[in-house]
Amino acid sequence: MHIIATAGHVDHGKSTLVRALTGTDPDRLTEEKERGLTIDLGFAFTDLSSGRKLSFIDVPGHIRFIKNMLAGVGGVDACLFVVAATEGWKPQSEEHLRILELLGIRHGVIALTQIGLVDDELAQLAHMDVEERIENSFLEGAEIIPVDSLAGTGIDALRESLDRLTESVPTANNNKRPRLWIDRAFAATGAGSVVTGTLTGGRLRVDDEVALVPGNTTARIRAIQTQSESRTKIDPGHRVALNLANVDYQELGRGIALVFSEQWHRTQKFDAAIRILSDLNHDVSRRGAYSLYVGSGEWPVKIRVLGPNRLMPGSDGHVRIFLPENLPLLPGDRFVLRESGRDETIGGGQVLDVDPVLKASEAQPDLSVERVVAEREWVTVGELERLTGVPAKPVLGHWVASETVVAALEEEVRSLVEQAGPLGLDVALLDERQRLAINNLQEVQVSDGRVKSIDQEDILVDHPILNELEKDPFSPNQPAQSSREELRGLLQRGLVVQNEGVFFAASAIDQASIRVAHLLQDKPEGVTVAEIRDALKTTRKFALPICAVLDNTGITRRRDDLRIAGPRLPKI
Ligand SMILES: Nc1nc2c(ncn2[C@@H]2O[C@H](COP(=O)(O)OP(=O)(O)O)[C@@H](O)[C@H]2O)c(=O)[nH]1
Ligand SMILES: [Mg+2]
Repeated sequence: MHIIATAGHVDHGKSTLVRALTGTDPDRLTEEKERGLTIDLGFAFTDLSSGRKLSFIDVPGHIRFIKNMLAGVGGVDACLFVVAATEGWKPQSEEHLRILELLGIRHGVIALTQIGLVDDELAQLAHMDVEERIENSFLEGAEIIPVDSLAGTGIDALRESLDRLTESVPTANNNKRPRLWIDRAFAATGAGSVVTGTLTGGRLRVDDEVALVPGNTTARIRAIQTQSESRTKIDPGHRVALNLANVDYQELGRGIALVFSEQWHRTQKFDAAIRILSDLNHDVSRRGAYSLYVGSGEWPVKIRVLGPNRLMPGSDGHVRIFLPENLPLLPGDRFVLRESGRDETIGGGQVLDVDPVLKASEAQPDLSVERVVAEREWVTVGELERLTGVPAKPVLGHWVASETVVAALEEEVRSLVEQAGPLGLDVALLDERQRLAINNLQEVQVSDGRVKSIDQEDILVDHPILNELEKDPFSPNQPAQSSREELRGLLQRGLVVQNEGVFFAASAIDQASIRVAHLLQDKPEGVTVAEIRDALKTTRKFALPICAVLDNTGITRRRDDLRIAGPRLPKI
């Protein structure tokens, strides 16, 4: 299916032509029928002879209803541009052409209507006029088909032209990220709330839970219709009517989008590329009351020109746009900017950054995903996809970062480990990303919850605490309170021994056991603590814990106040 919007000046025959092509009068409202004037969007569809289906969105041409026109043309593939041969090119012919161009529409057919009301010469003139007007626009080279919708002249030729057009227009993208900007919402008798819109981006199914943004409302899709047929699922590129459960139709309205909540970043501020229309007779600056048209909505916005203070007619530039509500936008979304006071279209362009992090004076927005990553340093894959619409590959856990940033993190962890020295670093002290980075480092390893350099493992034996303890082995200076953490490592590896809060080098205990063995050779019936103390040339304060360690390890055994040989007393 393809979706095509009409465009052109009021009374040039857009609605009449849609009726001639589809058999449906797109002017639905009583007021429209009475006044013979399209006020709001109209919808109709037809089957082409190729079998392709074509949906029409008929828009109002009158300047007063340009807002409704803009609500209808988002998400369409192509346009049916209508110019009456009787009147030729008129102001809203020009404005609609500019708007369609700003919205990024690239395909179209031109119908030269009311051909039965003019002679051949006038028809020729109108044809040439149109050709000239569309030069250098996306419509340049498009087919121009003379028709008379009332007499039926040229309608078949136009249908064939539309068939050729739809063949050349690519079908809608499916990024598994559906979004439906509501263009109508109403209460249907017996069915509850119904919304209609053009579905883009991804598939919707009956029973899907959808969020309505802006707002905090969610709803369940109870039923789906397209071209008056019921469906259980619907692909992008269709005109869709959804029957929603769990929501009052008064909470719904034009401008609201229906999306899967977790897939979208909601933004109240975005950076964009903008083109200022060249026939504007003034510059564009932050002063002025602007209306932004994006999706199916119209929003009063403030703008700030990025870089220079003002943009000249016909120029391209960048702006930061401030919205009154959060909208589910993505880079690449098209918009039109009008100045509310003067009621004129200023320009339009595309969204580049839905969550700018840099100050307006520093921002240099573009569509690159790398820039979004670089400006954040670290961003999760989920967040990055919400910000750019592009699926991303994580580089560390679920994180994305540039090569430089990852390298800097690895360097940081490497140096933290180095600084920690032989005992290594408590993994619990690292943050999530530092911990993940350990896996990327060849030269470190984790054991017992500590990360240490592989080539530092054996340097433990050279640890300063150990050296200090070994200096005066039987009366060692006790390590500072601050080195508890490192002491634990030395104790774990058996390089340091502790009793009652007194620390010794393990080698001191080995030496003590040899001295005690000598003492016991002379006095096998046992030696006192005082004798051991004297043999080790130390004080009672150190002799007591040394004896305790010797008892505990089976080198000596205690009998009343004496130590006798234990099973592990060294043989000498
Ligand atoms: N004779 C003739 N009249 C037309 C043709 N197209 C539109 N009209 C008449 O022109 C008037 C405006 O047409 P309408 O479709 O409402 O114009 P719109 O504002 O562009 O939608 C109506 O009275 C139509 O009957 C045509 O091809 N031939
Ligand atoms: Mg009309």
